[in-house]
Amino acid sequence: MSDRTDCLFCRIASGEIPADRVAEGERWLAFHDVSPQAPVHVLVIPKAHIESVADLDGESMAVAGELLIAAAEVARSLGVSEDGYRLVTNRGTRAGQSVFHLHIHLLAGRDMAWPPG
Ligand code: DGP
Repeated sequence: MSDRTDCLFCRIASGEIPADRVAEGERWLAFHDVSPQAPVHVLVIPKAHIESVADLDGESMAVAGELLIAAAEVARSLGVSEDGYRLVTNRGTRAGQSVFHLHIHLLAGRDMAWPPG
């Protein structure tokens, strides 16, 4: 599943590189971001390699839904659901994507500005 030896998040998903794990399912993993931009900053990733949201298709549609549901569950489990949170996924370098394995940022615990920078 997480078979890309050159992909950081595949290596985290396989357990080869440690991460501060929050929760996981058969096809997804949630772990704390190493460089948190909010008091709560969790990344939710598919275990299988998908480069970005632009690479989702009919085959990966189910896991895409699971990522959103997982993010909402993690927010509830961390006690930030009522207060509010933001989900972000960056696609491409111009949008700020630095790790080319699909991930949803779950950000919470502070006021969020709009529009985002
Ligand atoms: P993005 O810029 O949207 O591609 O987000 C990548 C995020 O990944 C960024 O917020 C920092 C985080 N990150 C990078 N390397 C590591 C790592 O080795 N471990 C963890 N837990 N997070 C990482």
